[in-house]
Amino acid sequence: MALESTVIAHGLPRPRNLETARLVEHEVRDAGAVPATICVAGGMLVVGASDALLGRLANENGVAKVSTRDLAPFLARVPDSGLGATTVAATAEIAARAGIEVFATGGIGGVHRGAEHTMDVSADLRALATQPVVVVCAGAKLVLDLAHTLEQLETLGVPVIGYRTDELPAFYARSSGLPVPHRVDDAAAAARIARLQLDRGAGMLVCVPIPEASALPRGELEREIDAALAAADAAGVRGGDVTPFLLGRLGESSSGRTLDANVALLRNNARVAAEIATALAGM
Ligand code: PSU
Ligand code: MN
Repeated sequence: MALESTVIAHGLPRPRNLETARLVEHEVRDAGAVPATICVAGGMLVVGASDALLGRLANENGVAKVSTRDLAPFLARVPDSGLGATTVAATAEIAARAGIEVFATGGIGGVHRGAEHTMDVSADLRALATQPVVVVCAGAKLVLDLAHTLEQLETLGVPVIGYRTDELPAFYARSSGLPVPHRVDDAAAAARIARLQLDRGAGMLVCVPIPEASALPRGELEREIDAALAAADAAGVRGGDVTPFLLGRLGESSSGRTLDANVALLRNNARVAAEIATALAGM
């Protein structure tokens, strides 16, 4: 089962990032699957980072954020292309090439707020449409335009499946008010859809609400998100730097509440994904 590394290098602060990377791998093993954290190191695609490599991803300065557009240029650097953390898009591509069918993350990238002006739409969406991998998430990152993200997923033909929910989860919150087109209530049902969808050569999204005990009230974060977006705009942050900037600001302004929630949903998604992987392996 695949795990991404951008969340370790750029999504969570030290020291929680390394701790969480290990906890997430533990959840996967506990549920009977084998974790493979994916990254790029020394000019090679790495499927199954060692604990030492997890430590470097978490603690080294200057780890690159590698999305699909960056894979070939990054690998071609000589003599040593350094260490790269892969986004959902790049991780899904590498997982598919390695024959891995299930991948867990926190929140996918999607359509940014104001994308009608900036055209900032994550490469994650296209990767979901073109890579035969099940991506398990808690929805899209909250800093995004969730309604437009759903529309884009429809355009791209990506099935969005609610896991024990009829709504798109809103990352830190369990509901967004936006209905999802399909629902499953257990891993076996998700695996049956996955078998058919992956055999079409395309991926799908399974959306799992954050566990009740760790959820934050919807709406409470809106003001903080608006402030983070305004700060990004004022600082002239663009492109791939936008997401890490916003997540960093939100972490500071919510004094750790968002961080605890983020860790809880990552662990929960890893567990559900491991159950789906196990069901798929038994089919
Ligand atoms: N969601 C999070 N934390 C993250 C990311 C998403 O809560 O760190 C990362 C994922 O790796 C995702 C990437 O693929 O951000 C999307 O970046 P962009 O919007 O630049 O495509
Ligand atoms: Mn972007």
